[in-house]
Amino acid sequence: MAYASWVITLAASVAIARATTIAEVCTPSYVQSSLVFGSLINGIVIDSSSVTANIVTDASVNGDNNFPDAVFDYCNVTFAYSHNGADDQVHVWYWLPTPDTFKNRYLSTGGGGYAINSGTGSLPGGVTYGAVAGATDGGFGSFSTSFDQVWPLENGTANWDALYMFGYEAIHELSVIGKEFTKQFFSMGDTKLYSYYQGCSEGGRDGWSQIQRFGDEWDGAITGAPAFRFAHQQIQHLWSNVVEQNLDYYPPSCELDKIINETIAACDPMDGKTDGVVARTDLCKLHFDLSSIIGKPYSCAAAPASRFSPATPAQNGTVTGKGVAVAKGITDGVKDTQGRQVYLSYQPSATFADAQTQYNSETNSWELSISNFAAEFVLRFVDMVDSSTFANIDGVTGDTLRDWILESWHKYDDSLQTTWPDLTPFHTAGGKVLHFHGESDNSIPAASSVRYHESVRKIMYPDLSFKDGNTALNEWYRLFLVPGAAHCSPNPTQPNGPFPQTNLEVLIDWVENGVAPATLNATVLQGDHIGENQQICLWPLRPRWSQNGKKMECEFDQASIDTWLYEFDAFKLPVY
Ligand SMILES: *[C@@H]1O[C@H](CO)[C@@H](O)[C@H](O)[C@H]1NC(C)=O
Ligand SMILES: *[C@@H]1O[C@H](CO)[C@@H](O)[C@H](O)[C@H]1NC(C)=O
Ligand SMILES: *[C@@H]1O[C@H](CO)[C@@H](O)[C@H](O)[C@H]1NC(C)=O
Ligand SMILES: *[C@@H]1O[C@H](CO)[C@@H](O)[C@H](O)[C@H]1NC(C)=O
Ligand SMILES: *[C@@H]1O[C@H](CO)[C@@H](O)[C@H](O)[C@H]1NC(C)=O
Ligand SMILES: [Ca+2]
Repeated sequence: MAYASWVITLAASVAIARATTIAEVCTPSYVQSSLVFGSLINGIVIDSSSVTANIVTDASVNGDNNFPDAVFDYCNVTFAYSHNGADDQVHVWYWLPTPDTFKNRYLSTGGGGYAINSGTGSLPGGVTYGAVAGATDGGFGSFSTSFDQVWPLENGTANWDALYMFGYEAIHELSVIGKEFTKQFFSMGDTKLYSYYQGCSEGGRDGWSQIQRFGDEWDGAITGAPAFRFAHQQIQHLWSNVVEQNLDYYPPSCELDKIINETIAACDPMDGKTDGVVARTDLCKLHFDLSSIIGKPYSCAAAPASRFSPATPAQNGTVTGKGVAVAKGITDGVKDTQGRQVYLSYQPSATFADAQTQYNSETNSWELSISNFAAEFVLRFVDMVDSSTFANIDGVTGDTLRDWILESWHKYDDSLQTTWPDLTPFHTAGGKVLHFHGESDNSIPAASSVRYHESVRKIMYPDLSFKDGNTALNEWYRLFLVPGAAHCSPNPTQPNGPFPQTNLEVLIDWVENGVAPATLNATVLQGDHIGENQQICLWPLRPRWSQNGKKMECEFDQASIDTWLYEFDAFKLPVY
């Protein structure tokens, strides 16, 4: 009791002494005084002695896909906390804007791959919009330790605490602590603190892990290309290799490139604007027959080994029937040996990243190169061994993938899967979601986002028609497919496509001023049209250009929409 009243007195004295310069507040002792939560945050004990704080001036960010260039000052704060009764330590990192640039905003950020943070990569976006921005290490050891480094603990031994921290708990705590810290640091009293989230890929999944569980955590969230439906998503990475193995054909890299180039060339104009961007992969699915390119010649110069790929020789050849069969098999999505649909796939025009083969200079032939995403998931999370690569995939079929998915879906349904479709608490609290996905994503299929949006629509508005349900859902949850974009980034193979770099500004305008984005603001970030502004249509509307590519309309086209929807008849339970 005595302790509690001391806390209140201290907080009050801080409020009176409201500082006006960053130098007055950006000190370890002031930060410590802004981290007095009492029992407000149940089960969490801040380690006061761990606080670091320093002023950083003239920090700059340039060429980031997710926020415009900026120069800014901030207060750089880190500290650790533990959970009552647990022998653990979680580090959090917050960048705080200067008192004169603070705009009563807080932003949580997430990770990528098996990392739960993006280093300091996502934090500038918050500070430049007057928000305190936070990242967590999930308790895995350090900001650069990823979850797969602590899972499994030993071969055969799960690390459940780490799993649930990665699954959703760490980002939740980051937000709860960050919001309270922000209020105290800036002595906000009863002033409304707007709270936000921004992340892509695993960061997109991190975002959904909160939206699905915690109604009042954020006023608005940006979730890009989310790695949700985790079991399906990780294991589908192996499908391209299974298709190759089934056909016993390992396409040379130049043949795969040629197939992509021809697909882009054929499908680019279908959207009404010949700009090298396939803005309508659905029309491409409906009207482009890959078989038409069999026999076309290709050639590529030799390329030295890079950090990402081994050396390739000079290549000359023609597109083969088997090469096209590989491409078609991949695009059709995962199927079991009875032909039942197990999962969806990448859109035509996405590069065949999972299908990449490797050249064996001793045998002078192209060989299988197994997707590490899938191998790591199966080894660590299904088999529970500390390993990340398969020696081979002998005997692996669509049935194997189906069974692995079923097993890991069940095992991680309440931690990693992240497809809970009932968003009632978030909606009731007035939250807004801006969900985007590169239509030519080669790592997480764009159709995965469409499926989840559909699941939410059907669960939230079961009695409304497709159109009316979408209208109702779009009041607070909007999905935008970004023409030509790759995985959380612009796409080198479609350089004239836009990328939504100003998402946070758009979301803030929606949340704080009620301006819902009718189309999503975006910018061309590379190539001849760099800097050009473009608008992205709101799902389920699709872009259609007229007047030689000068005028864009967002049209409703049921036949196109239908190409995005799959029925997974390989499973008995609904796949949200
Ligand atoms: C921010 O604080 C951390 C922890 O003290 C430190 O490692 C890092 O160098 C600081 N960053 C800057 C730019 O001062
Ligand atoms: C595909 O197109 C790119 C960009 O125009 C070009 O650099 C590359 O050589 C083409 N590849 C093939 C195999 O035609
Ligand atoms: C491929 O064919 C082109 C055109 O015939 C030729 O110029 C080139 O030298 C050939 N390259 C290889 C590696 O055979
Ligand atoms: C764990 O299992 C992997 C895969 O079987 C093996 O390579 C590794 O040596 C094992 N580690 C230990 C510590 O036994
Ligand atoms: C829209 O993007 C353009 C650049 O393409 C930018 O100048 C403008 O500020 C953005 N508008 C909003 C509302 O974010
Ligand atoms: Ca086009």
